[in-house]
Amino acid sequence: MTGITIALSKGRIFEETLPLLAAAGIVPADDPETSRKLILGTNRADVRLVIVRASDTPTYVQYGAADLGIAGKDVLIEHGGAGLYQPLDLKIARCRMAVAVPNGFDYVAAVRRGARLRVASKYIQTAREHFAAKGVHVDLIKLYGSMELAPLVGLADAIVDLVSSGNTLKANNLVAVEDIMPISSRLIVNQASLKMKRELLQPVIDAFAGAVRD
Ligand code: PRT
Ligand code: MG
Repeated sequence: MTGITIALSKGRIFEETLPLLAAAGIVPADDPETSRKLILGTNRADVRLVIVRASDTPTYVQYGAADLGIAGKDVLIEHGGAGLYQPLDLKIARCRMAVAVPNGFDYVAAVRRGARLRVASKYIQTAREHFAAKGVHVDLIKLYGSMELAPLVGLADAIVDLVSSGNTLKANNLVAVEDIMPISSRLIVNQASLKMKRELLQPVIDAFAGAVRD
């Protein structure tokens, strides 16, 4: 396509991207929460949005199916970032990556005595690096969602998950015992697109940069 294709996931990333798009003069023609369309037009004939699963956004941009995308740092670490420029931290969809355990589990003591821990997570790469750096021995169990359940039914001793308000942990009698890193969403750009379509993409990137709020 000669115009710009932007990959977004619906939900919090879409919502928090709307003001950035507006700053670039881009207004979606449909609401992905109510429309079932996966390709959304905009007020600009040369800009379209594609609605993808959050963890698929880097893949669409890596292969050039989308020129731009917005993805969480959590997702980008797991993807690895091949073929992507990451020019901007957009500071949206913020949360933190943390280790959580059931209330009453003495994580510090378990680590101190060198226990081998079973850790469930969707974020295997992040979890592996975190525990390796600490010298903690772990068996990692890959899950695709509802990590909070794993320690409650004996699948794992601990989880690595995103925490925002902390309400999900609290509701499941879990407690965060270690912060791994702060998380926010980044603008990602296909490297070939940036060279071929710079005159179209640069103004959008610049408008996003000017609209980032702390
Ligand atoms: O939902 P789906 O399986 O399709 O994918 P996803 O969960 O990756 O997508 P989505 O849209 O839910 O999240 C997109 C991005 O938002 C993530 O990649 C993060 O970068 C970012 N983000 C910010 C969050 C949260 N905050 C967040 N709180 N993503 C998920 N959560 C979940 C968390 O995993 C936990 O289950 O919300 C729960 C905790 O929230 P609190 O408020 O109860 O602490
Ligand atoms: Mg989700």
